[in-house]
Amino acid sequence: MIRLAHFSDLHYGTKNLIEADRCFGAAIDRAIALGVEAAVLSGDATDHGLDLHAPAAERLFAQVRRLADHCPVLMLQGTFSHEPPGTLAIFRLLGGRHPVHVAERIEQVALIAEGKWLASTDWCFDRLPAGARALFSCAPTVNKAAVAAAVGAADAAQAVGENLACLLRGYAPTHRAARRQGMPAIGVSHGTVFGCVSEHGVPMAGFDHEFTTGALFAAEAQAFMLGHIHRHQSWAAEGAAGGQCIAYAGSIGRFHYGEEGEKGFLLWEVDADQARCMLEATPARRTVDIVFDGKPDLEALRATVAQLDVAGVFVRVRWTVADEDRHEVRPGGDRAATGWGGGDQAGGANCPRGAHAGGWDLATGESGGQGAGMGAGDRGAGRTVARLPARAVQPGTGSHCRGCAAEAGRSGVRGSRRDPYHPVFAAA
Ligand SMILES: [Mn+2]
Repeated sequence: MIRLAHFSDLHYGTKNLIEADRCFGAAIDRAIALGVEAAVLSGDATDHGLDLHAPAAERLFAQVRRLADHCPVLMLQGTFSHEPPGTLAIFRLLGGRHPVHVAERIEQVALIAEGKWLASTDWCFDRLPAGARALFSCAPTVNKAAVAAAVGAADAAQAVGENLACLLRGYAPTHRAARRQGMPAIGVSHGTVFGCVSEHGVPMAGFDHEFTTGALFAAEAQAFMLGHIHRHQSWAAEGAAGGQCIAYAGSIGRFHYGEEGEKGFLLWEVDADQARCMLEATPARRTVDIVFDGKPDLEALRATVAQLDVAGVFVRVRWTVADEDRHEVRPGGDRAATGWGGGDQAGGANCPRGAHAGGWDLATGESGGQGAGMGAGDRGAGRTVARLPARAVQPGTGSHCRGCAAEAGRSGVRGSRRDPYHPVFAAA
C-alpha cells in the first residue's frame, strides 16, 4: 500500500493568494503529519501566468519546495488559461530533498528506488521498471486547439473525448501487469467527467467533456486522481480490475462566492488491487448569507455582522423589496425589485474590493436560480444563512464604502452612491 496526498487546483494568483496559501500551507502540514510517501498536484497550480517577482509565485515555489523536502512530488499540467504552457518547468529546479517531476505530456512515470521518478520515453513503458513503488499514468490537459487543427473545430471536443478514451484503454494492459506485480497503478488527469457536479452544484452534462467514468474505469488503474472541477467528488467500482476509485480532490480553497462542499486535499491509500481516498479539509473561507424577508434593517445587519464573526468571509446580503417600494431602492431597473445585486454579477464583482477596506469581503452576484435555492436555508459546508426580520429603513441615509463608490463612479455599476440600500455601509 502506498499513501499519497492529492492536491489540486491551487490557483495561486494575485487575487487568490491569501486563500490559496493559507489552505495549501495547512494541507502540506497535514500531509507531512500523515506521513505521505508522495504527492500529486493534478493541475492549475496557478490561476494565471505569474511573473517571477509576483508574491504568488514566490509563495507557491516555497510551498512546493516544502512539500518536496518531505516527499517526491508529481505536478501535472492543467488548463492552459490558468497554467500557461511552460509554467511548471521551473518546479524541476526547486532542489528539494526529493525530486519534482513535471508531467506536461502524455506519459507514464514510475516512483522507483530512493524516491526517484522515472518517466517513459513514449506514452507508456514498454516494460515496467522492476520493483517500482507505484506507477502513474499521466494525461495532462489536451490542447483542444491542436485537435481542432486536425479534425475541425466542430468535432474537436468529441475527438478529444474519443482519443482520451482510446488512450485510457491503451493503458489497461500495463496497469494489469502492474497489478500482477503487486504495484499500485494510478491515473492522473485534468478535465471534466461527464455528469460530475460543479462547485456551484451544477451537473456537467453534455458531450464535449473529456471523460466518462466508464472510460476512466476502463483504464483499469486502481486510483484515478483528477483535477479541474473544484468540488470534491468520487466514484467507486468493484470488478475484474479489483477495487477502483476515481476522485476529484476539488480546489484547495474556496475561491468564489457560494462554492459548495468542503475544501481540502485527498489522502489516498492505494494497493495493487484496491484504492480509497479521504478528504482532509483545509481552513477554506466560509460563505455567509444574510437574508432579509423584506427591506434590510441596517441596525440588525450591523448586529448580525458583529455576531457572525465575518472576518475574511464571503458575505452576501439579500433582501426582497415589495413592488410598491421599489422606487425607494433605486430609480429604474428591474433588478431593484429583488434587492441590490440580485442576479447582478457586475455588482458582485465590483463590491468585494470596496468592501474589503471595511474588513470583510462582500460578494453579491448570484444567478437567479441559486438565489432562489439560497432562501431555502443552509446548503452544504462552509455556508451560514442568517434570516432577519424586516424593519422600515429610511432611504438615503448612511454612508458608503469609498471603494464601491469609486468603482461605481468609474464603471456605472450597481452599488452606487445613490443606492440607499447599499449593504456595505453596515461594515463601515
Ligand atoms: Mn481549476
